[in-house]
Amino acid sequence: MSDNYEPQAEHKFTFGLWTVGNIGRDPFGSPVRRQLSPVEIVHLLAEVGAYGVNFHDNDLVPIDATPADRDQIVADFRAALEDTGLVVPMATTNLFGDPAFKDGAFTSNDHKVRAYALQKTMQAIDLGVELGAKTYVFWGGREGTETDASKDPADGLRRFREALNFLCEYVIDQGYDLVFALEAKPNEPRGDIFLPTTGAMLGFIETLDQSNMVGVNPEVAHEYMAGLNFVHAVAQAWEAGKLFHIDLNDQAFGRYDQDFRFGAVNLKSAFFLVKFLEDVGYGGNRHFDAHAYRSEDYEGVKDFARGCMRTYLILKEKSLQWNEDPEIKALLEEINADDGSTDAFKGPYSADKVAALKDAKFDRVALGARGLPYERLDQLTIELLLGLR
Ligand code: GCO
Ligand code: MN
Ligand code: MN
Repeated sequence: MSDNYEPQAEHKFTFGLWTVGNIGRDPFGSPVRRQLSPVEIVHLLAEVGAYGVNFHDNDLVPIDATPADRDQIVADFRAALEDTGLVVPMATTNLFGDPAFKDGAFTSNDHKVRAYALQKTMQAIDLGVELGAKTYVFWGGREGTETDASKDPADGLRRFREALNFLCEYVIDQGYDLVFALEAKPNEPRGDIFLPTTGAMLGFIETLDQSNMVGVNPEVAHEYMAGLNFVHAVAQAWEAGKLFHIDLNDQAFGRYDQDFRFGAVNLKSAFFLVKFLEDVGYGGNRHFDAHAYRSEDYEGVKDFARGCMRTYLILKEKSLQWNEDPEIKALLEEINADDGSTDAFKGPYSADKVAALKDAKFDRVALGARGLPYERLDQLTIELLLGLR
Protein backbone atom coordinates (compact mmCIF):
# COMPACT_ATOMS: atom_id res chain seq x y z
CA MET A 1 0.00 0.00 0.00
CA SER A 2 1.50 3.34 -0.96
CA ASP A 3 -0.08 6.50 0.45
CA ASN A 4 0.77 9.43 2.72
CA TYR A 5 1.39 7.13 5.63
CA GLU A 6 4.58 5.47 4.38
CA PRO A 7 7.36 5.76 6.98
CA GLN A 8 10.39 7.81 5.91
CA ALA A 9 13.80 8.25 7.54
CA GLU A 10 12.85 11.79 8.60
CA HIS A 11 10.13 10.33 10.89
CA LYS A 12 12.84 8.61 12.96
CA PHE A 13 10.78 5.49 13.67
CA THR A 14 12.83 2.97 15.60
CA PHE A 15 12.25 -0.46 17.15
CA GLY A 16 14.31 -2.51 19.58
CA LEU A 17 15.70 -5.92 18.68
CA TRP A 18 13.59 -7.10 21.63
CA THR A 19 10.33 -5.66 20.25
CA VAL A 20 9.79 -7.22 16.83
CA GLY A 21 12.09 -10.00 18.04
CA ASN A 22 9.74 -10.84 20.93
CA ILE A 23 9.00 -14.57 20.79
CA GLY A 24 5.74 -14.43 22.72
CA ARG A 25 6.81 -16.09 25.95
CA ASP A 26 4.68 -15.08 28.94
CA PRO A 27 4.42 -16.25 32.56
CA PHE A 28 1.83 -18.84 31.49
CA GLY A 29 3.16 -20.10 28.21
CA SER A 30 6.18 -20.90 26.12
CA PRO A 31 7.37 -19.07 23.00
CA VAL A 32 5.08 -19.05 19.98
CA ARG A 33 7.60 -17.65 17.51
CA ARG A 34 11.09 -18.76 16.54
CA GLN A 35 13.95 -16.55 17.80
CA LEU A 36 15.18 -14.43 14.88
CA SER A 37 18.86 -13.49 14.73
CA PRO A 38 19.77 -9.79 15.04
CA VAL A 39 20.61 -9.80 11.32
CA GLU A 40 17.17 -11.21 10.45
CA ILE A 41 15.52 -8.58 12.64
CA VAL A 42 17.41 -5.79 10.87
CA HIS A 43 16.10 -7.09 7.55
CA LEU A 44 12.56 -7.38 8.88
CA LEU A 45 12.72 -3.77 10.10
CA ALA A 46 14.09 -2.59 6.78
CA GLU A 47 11.25 -4.38 4.98
CA VAL A 48 8.60 -2.55 7.01
CA GLY A 49 10.32 0.83 6.55
CA ALA A 50 11.83 1.55 9.98
CA TYR A 51 14.66 4.05 10.32
CA GLY A 52 16.59 2.57 13.21
CA VAL A 53 17.15 -0.38 15.48
CA ASN A 54 18.02 -0.22 19.19
CA PHE A 55 19.28 -2.98 21.44
CA HIS A 56 20.24 -4.14 24.90
CA ASP A 57 23.82 -5.45 24.98
CA ASN A 58 22.58 -9.02 25.29
CA ASP A 59 19.97 -8.75 22.52
CA LEU A 60 23.00 -8.55 20.25
CA VAL A 61 25.83 -10.26 22.13
CA PRO A 62 24.86 -13.12 24.48
CA ILE A 63 25.98 -12.58 28.08
CA ASP A 64 28.39 -15.55 27.88
CA ALA A 65 29.84 -14.82 24.42
CA THR A 66 33.62 -15.05 23.98
CA PRO A 67 35.46 -11.96 22.68
CA ALA A 68 35.82 -13.71 19.31
CA ASP A 69 32.06 -14.43 19.18
CA ARG A 70 31.37 -10.82 20.04
CA ASP A 71 33.52 -9.52 17.21
CA GLN A 72 31.85 -11.84 14.69
CA ILE A 73 28.35 -10.91 15.84
CA VAL A 74 29.11 -7.20 15.70
CA ALA A 75 30.66 -7.54 12.23
CA ASP A 76 27.58 -9.41 10.91
CA PHE A 77 25.24 -6.88 12.49
CA ARG A 78 27.19 -3.97 11.07
CA ALA A 79 27.07 -5.56 7.61
CA ALA A 80 23.27 -5.90 7.90
CA LEU A 81 23.04 -2.21 8.87
CA GLU A 82 25.12 -1.26 5.86
CA ASP A 83 23.02 -3.46 3.52
CA THR A 84 19.76 -1.97 4.72
CA GLY A 85 20.70 1.61 5.67
CA LEU A 86 19.27 1.17 9.15
CA VAL A 87 20.99 3.11 11.95
CA VAL A 88 21.44 2.49 15.69
CA PRO A 89 20.30 5.67 17.48
CA MET A 90 19.98 4.20 20.99
CA ALA A 91 21.45 1.42 23.08
CA THR A 92 20.91 0.15 26.61
CA THR A 93 22.03 -2.51 29.08
CA ASN A 94 20.18 -5.61 30.16
CA LEU A 95 20.44 -5.26 33.94
CA PHE A 96 17.36 -7.34 34.68
CA GLY A 97 17.50 -10.75 32.96
CA ASP A 98 20.37 -12.46 34.71
CA PRO A 99 19.79 -14.01 38.17
CA ALA A 100 22.70 -11.89 39.46
CA PHE A 101 20.36 -8.89 39.20
CA LYS A 102 17.43 -10.42 41.06
CA ASP A 103 17.71 -7.79 43.82
CA GLY A 104 18.70 -4.90 41.56
CA ALA A 105 21.81 -3.89 39.64
CA PHE A 106 22.99 -0.41 40.66
CA THR A 107 20.82 -0.60 43.79
CA SER A 108 21.54 -4.18 44.87
CA ASN A 109 22.44 -4.67 48.51
CA ASP A 110 25.49 -6.62 47.36
CA HIS A 111 28.37 -4.35 46.38
CA LYS A 112 29.79 -7.05 44.08
CA VAL A 113 26.57 -6.93 42.05
CA ARG A 114 26.74 -3.13 41.91
CA ALA A 115 30.34 -3.25 40.69
CA TYR A 116 29.46 -5.91 38.09
CA ALA A 117 26.54 -3.75 36.89
CA LEU A 118 28.93 -0.82 36.36
CA GLN A 119 31.37 -3.00 34.46
CA LYS A 120 28.59 -4.48 32.28
CA THR A 121 27.19 -1.02 31.55
CA MET A 122 30.57 0.44 30.55
CA GLN A 123 31.07 -2.45 28.13
CA ALA A 124 27.55 -1.98 26.77
CA ILE A 125 28.13 1.76 26.35
CA ASP A 126 31.30 0.96 24.36
CA LEU A 127 29.28 -1.42 22.17
CA GLY A 128 26.46 1.08 21.62
CA VAL A 129 28.85 3.90 20.74
CA GLU A 130 30.79 1.59 18.41
CA LEU A 131 27.57 1.06 16.45
CA GLY A 132 26.61 4.73 16.39
CA ALA A 133 24.27 5.23 19.38
CA LYS A 134 23.86 8.83 20.56
CA THR A 135 21.37 8.11 23.35
CA TYR A 136 21.83 5.62 26.15
CA VAL A 137 18.74 4.46 28.02
CA PHE A 138 18.61 3.37 31.65
CA TRP A 139 15.56 1.36 32.57
CA GLY A 140 15.99 0.02 36.08
CA GLY A 141 13.73 -3.00 35.76
CA ARG A 142 15.05 -4.70 38.89
CA GLU A 143 15.89 -1.54 40.85
CA GLY A 144 13.24 -1.88 43.53
CA THR A 145 11.77 -4.12 46.19
CA GLU A 146 9.00 -6.55 47.01
CA THR A 147 9.35 -5.77 50.71
CA ASP A 148 10.71 -2.57 52.21
CA ALA A 149 12.26 -4.73 54.93
CA SER A 150 14.91 -5.63 52.35
CA LYS A 151 16.31 -2.20 51.54
CA ASP A 152 16.09 1.41 52.67
CA PRO A 153 14.66 3.18 49.57
CA ALA A 154 16.88 6.21 50.32
CA ASP A 155 19.92 3.92 50.05
CA GLY A 156 18.52 2.72 46.74
CA LEU A 157 18.41 6.29 45.45
CA ARG A 158 21.90 7.10 46.73
CA ARG A 159 23.33 4.01 45.04
CA PHE A 160 21.54 4.78 41.77
CA ARG A 161 22.89 8.36 41.87
CA GLU A 162 26.43 7.15 42.57
CA ALA A 163 26.27 4.77 39.57
CA LEU A 164 24.94 7.43 37.19
CA ASN A 165 27.51 9.98 38.35
CA PHE A 166 30.24 7.40 37.73
CA LEU A 167 28.93 6.53 34.26
CA CYS A 168 28.53 10.17 33.21
CA GLU A 169 32.20 10.72 34.05
CA TYR A 170 33.08 7.58 32.10
CA VAL A 171 31.33 8.91 28.99
CA ILE A 172 33.02 12.30 29.35
CA ASP A 173 36.43 10.68 29.90
CA GLN A 174 36.05 8.57 26.77
CA GLY A 175 35.01 11.64 24.76
CA TYR A 176 31.79 9.91 23.67
CA ASP A 177 29.00 11.94 22.04
CA LEU A 178 26.31 10.34 24.18
CA VAL A 179 23.50 11.43 26.48
CA PHE A 180 21.58 9.40 29.05
CA ALA A 181 17.79 8.97 29.12
CA LEU A 182 16.21 7.56 32.29
CA GLU A 183 13.05 5.48 31.90
CA ALA A 184 10.59 5.23 34.78
CA LYS A 185 8.18 2.37 35.43
CA PRO A 186 6.08 1.88 38.58
CA ASN A 187 6.27 -1.92 38.86
CA GLU A 188 6.84 -5.12 36.87
CA PRO A 189 9.07 -6.99 37.23
CA ARG A 190 9.62 -5.70 40.80
CA GLY A 191 6.75 -5.20 43.21
CA ASP A 192 7.78 -1.55 43.32
CA ILE A 193 10.47 0.05 41.17
CA PHE A 194 12.33 3.11 42.51
CA LEU A 195 11.56 6.46 40.80
CA PRO A 196 8.23 5.15 39.47
CA THR A 197 7.17 8.00 37.19
CA THR A 198 8.71 10.41 34.70
CA GLY A 199 8.05 13.23 37.16
CA ALA A 200 10.04 11.40 39.85
CA MET A 201 12.91 10.89 37.36
CA LEU A 202 12.91 14.59 36.47
CA GLY A 203 13.30 15.51 40.12
CA PHE A 204 16.08 12.97 40.61
CA ILE A 205 18.04 14.13 37.54
CA GLU A 206 18.55 17.54 39.10
CA THR A 207 20.50 15.86 41.92
CA LEU A 208 23.11 14.39 39.54
CA ASP A 209 26.60 15.87 39.09
CA GLN A 210 26.26 16.06 35.28
CA SER A 211 22.51 16.69 35.11
CA ASN A 212 22.93 18.50 31.78
CA MET A 213 23.69 15.22 30.00
CA VAL A 214 20.79 13.31 31.56
CA GLY A 215 17.17 13.43 30.40
CA VAL A 216 14.20 11.06 30.34
CA ASN A 217 12.74 8.34 28.16
CA PRO A 218 9.04 8.35 29.08
CA GLU A 219 6.96 5.34 28.03
CA VAL A 220 3.22 5.47 27.36
CA ALA A 221 2.40 2.16 29.06
CA HIS A 222 4.44 2.94 32.16
CA GLU A 223 2.56 6.14 32.99
CA TYR A 224 -0.75 4.39 32.24
CA MET A 225 0.20 1.59 34.63
CA ALA A 226 0.52 4.33 37.26
CA GLY A 227 -2.86 5.75 36.21
CA LEU A 228 -1.35 8.98 34.89
CA ASN A 229 -1.82 11.25 31.87
CA PHE A 230 1.12 10.53 29.55
CA VAL A 231 0.89 13.78 27.59
CA HIS A 232 1.28 15.73 30.83
CA ALA A 233 4.42 13.76 31.74
CA VAL A 234 5.86 14.34 28.27
CA ALA A 235 4.99 18.03 28.42
CA GLN A 236 6.82 18.41 31.74
CA ALA A 237 9.88 16.67 30.30
CA TRP A 238 9.77 18.76 27.14
CA GLU A 239 9.34 22.00 29.00
CA ALA A 240 12.35 21.14 31.17
CA GLY A 241 14.47 20.44 28.06
CA LYS A 242 14.70 16.79 29.12
CA LEU A 243 12.76 14.86 26.49
CA PHE A 244 15.76 12.94 25.14
CA HIS A 245 13.87 9.88 23.86
CA ILE A 246 10.35 8.40 23.91
CA ASP A 247 8.93 4.86 24.12
CA LEU A 248 5.63 4.58 22.28
CA ASN A 249 3.15 1.74 22.81
CA ASP A 250 -0.29 1.34 24.35
CA GLN A 251 -2.07 -0.37 27.16
CA ALA A 252 -5.35 -0.52 29.05
CA PHE A 253 -5.25 1.23 32.44
CA GLY A 254 -5.12 -1.02 35.47
CA ARG A 255 -3.74 -4.05 33.61
CA TYR A 256 -0.40 -5.84 33.52
CA ASP A 257 2.38 -4.47 31.29
CA GLN A 258 0.74 -5.09 27.91
CA ASP A 259 3.09 -3.37 25.42
CA PHE A 260 0.44 -3.15 22.70
CA ARG A 261 0.83 -1.56 19.27
CA PHE A 262 0.90 2.25 19.41
CA GLY A 263 -2.65 3.63 19.40
CA ALA A 264 -4.26 0.20 19.87
CA VAL A 265 -6.19 1.09 23.03
CA ASN A 266 -6.36 4.79 23.96
CA LEU A 267 -6.67 6.39 20.56
CA LYS A 268 -7.66 9.85 21.75
CA SER A 269 -4.71 10.04 24.16
CA ALA A 270 -2.42 8.83 21.37
CA PHE A 271 -3.78 11.65 19.21
CA PHE A 272 -3.00 14.32 21.81
CA LEU A 273 0.45 12.83 22.29
CA VAL A 274 1.29 12.93 18.59
CA LYS A 275 -0.19 16.42 18.38
CA PHE A 276 2.00 17.57 21.26
CA LEU A 277 5.19 16.07 19.80
CA GLU A 278 4.50 17.50 16.35
CA ASP A 279 3.34 20.92 17.58
CA VAL A 280 6.47 21.48 19.66
CA GLY A 281 8.74 20.04 16.96
CA TYR A 282 10.20 17.14 18.93
CA GLY A 283 13.17 16.07 16.80
CA GLY A 284 14.21 12.88 18.59
CA ASN A 285 13.56 9.24 17.85
CA ARG A 286 10.08 7.78 17.98
CA HIS A 287 10.81 4.41 19.43
CA PHE A 288 8.09 1.75 19.48
CA ASP A 289 8.71 -0.27 22.64
CA ALA A 290 5.94 -2.76 22.06
CA HIS A 291 5.39 -6.21 20.66
CA ALA A 292 2.91 -8.11 18.53
CA TYR A 293 0.06 -10.09 20.06
CA ARG A 294 1.09 -13.58 21.07
CA SER A 295 -1.32 -14.87 18.45
CA GLU A 296 0.87 -13.63 15.55
CA ASP A 297 3.42 -15.29 13.30
CA TYR A 298 6.17 -13.13 11.72
CA GLU A 299 3.79 -11.82 9.04
CA GLY A 300 1.67 -10.59 11.94
CA VAL A 301 4.75 -9.05 13.55
CA LYS A 302 5.25 -7.01 10.39
CA ASP A 303 1.58 -5.98 10.51
CA PHE A 304 2.21 -4.89 14.11
CA ALA A 305 5.29 -2.82 13.23
CA ARG A 306 3.66 -1.23 10.19
CA GLY A 307 0.60 -0.47 12.31
CA CYS A 308 2.62 1.43 14.93
CA MET A 309 4.15 3.74 12.32
CA ARG A 310 1.01 4.07 10.22
CA THR A 311 -1.13 5.06 13.19
CA TYR A 312 1.47 7.65 14.21
CA LEU A 313 1.44 9.19 10.73
CA ILE A 314 -2.35 9.17 10.49
CA LEU A 315 -2.55 10.91 13.87
CA LYS A 316 0.08 13.39 12.73
CA GLU A 317 -2.09 14.25 9.73
CA LYS A 318 -5.13 14.53 12.02
CA SER A 319 -3.27 16.89 14.31
CA LEU A 320 -2.42 19.21 11.41
CA GLN A 321 -6.06 19.04 10.37
CA TRP A 322 -7.11 19.86 13.95
CA ASN A 323 -4.87 22.93 13.98
CA GLU A 324 -6.39 24.17 10.70
CA ASP A 325 -10.05 23.34 11.35
CA PRO A 326 -11.96 26.67 11.19
CA GLU A 327 -14.57 25.71 13.78
CA ILE A 328 -11.93 24.43 16.20
CA LYS A 329 -9.83 27.55 15.63
CA ALA A 330 -12.83 29.80 16.29
CA LEU A 331 -13.62 27.97 19.50
CA LEU A 332 -10.03 28.24 20.68
CA GLU A 333 -10.08 31.95 19.97
CA GLU A 334 -13.26 32.32 21.97
CA ILE A 335 -11.83 30.29 24.87
CA ASN A 336 -8.57 32.24 24.97
CA ALA A 337 -10.07 35.69 24.31
CA ASP A 338 -8.39 38.40 26.34
CA ASP A 339 -9.80 41.96 26.41
CA GLY A 340 -6.52 43.34 27.71
CA SER A 341 -8.04 44.72 30.90
CA THR A 342 -5.53 42.85 33.09
CA ASP A 343 -2.43 43.53 30.94
CA ALA A 344 -0.93 45.66 33.69
CA PHE A 345 -0.61 42.58 35.91
CA LYS A 346 1.27 40.44 33.37
CA GLY A 347 4.98 39.70 33.49
CA PRO A 348 7.50 39.55 36.31
CA TYR A 349 7.09 40.62 39.90
CA SER A 350 7.29 44.29 40.87
CA ALA A 351 6.22 46.26 43.91
CA ASP A 352 4.01 48.49 41.70
CA LYS A 353 2.25 45.45 40.29
CA VAL A 354 1.60 44.15 43.76
CA ALA A 355 0.03 47.46 44.81
CA ALA A 356 -2.11 47.67 41.63
CA LEU A 357 -3.17 44.03 41.88
CA LYS A 358 -4.16 44.37 45.51
CA ASP A 359 -6.37 47.35 44.55
CA ALA A 360 -7.95 45.80 41.48
CA LYS A 361 -11.66 44.90 41.39
CA PHE A 362 -12.62 41.49 40.00
CA ASP A 363 -16.18 40.35 39.28
CA ARG A 364 -15.72 36.92 40.87
CA VAL A 365 -19.32 35.87 40.19
CA ALA A 366 -19.07 36.73 36.50
CA LEU A 367 -15.75 34.85 36.25
CA GLY A 368 -17.37 31.78 37.72
CA ALA A 369 -20.50 32.09 35.58
CA ARG A 370 -18.70 32.09 32.26
CA GLY A 371 -19.40 28.91 30.28
CA LEU A 372 -16.45 27.25 28.58
CA PRO A 373 -17.28 25.33 25.40
CA TYR A 374 -14.98 22.36 26.05
CA GLU A 375 -17.79 19.87 25.39
CA ARG A 376 -18.18 21.24 21.86
CA LEU A 377 -14.42 21.34 21.37
CA ASP A 378 -14.00 17.76 22.50
CA GLN A 379 -16.89 16.54 20.34
CA LEU A 380 -15.32 18.25 17.31
CA THR A 381 -12.08 16.45 18.17
CA ILE A 382 -13.90 13.13 18.33
CA GLU A 383 -15.65 13.75 15.01
CA LEU A 384 -12.39 14.74 13.39
CA LEU A 385 -10.78 11.53 14.67
CA LEU A 386 -13.75 9.50 13.45
CA GLY A 387 -13.27 10.95 9.97
CA LEU A 388 -16.37 13.16 9.90
CA ARG A 389 -14.42 16.38 9.42
C1 GCO B 1 9.87 -2.70 29.87
C2 GCO B 1 10.73 -1.55 29.41
C3 GCO B 1 11.88 -1.97 28.56
C4 GCO B 1 12.89 -0.85 28.36
C5 GCO B 1 14.11 -1.39 27.72
C6 GCO B 1 15.05 -0.32 27.30
O1 GCO B 1 8.75 -2.43 30.30
O2 GCO B 1 10.31 -3.85 29.82
O3 GCO B 1 9.91 -0.65 28.73
O4 GCO B 1 11.41 -2.44 27.33
O5 GCO B 1 12.37 0.18 27.61
O6 GCO B 1 14.73 -2.25 28.60
O7 GCO B 1 15.71 0.18 28.36
MN1 MN C 1 7.79 -1.04 29.03
MN1 MN D 1 10.47 0.99 27.46
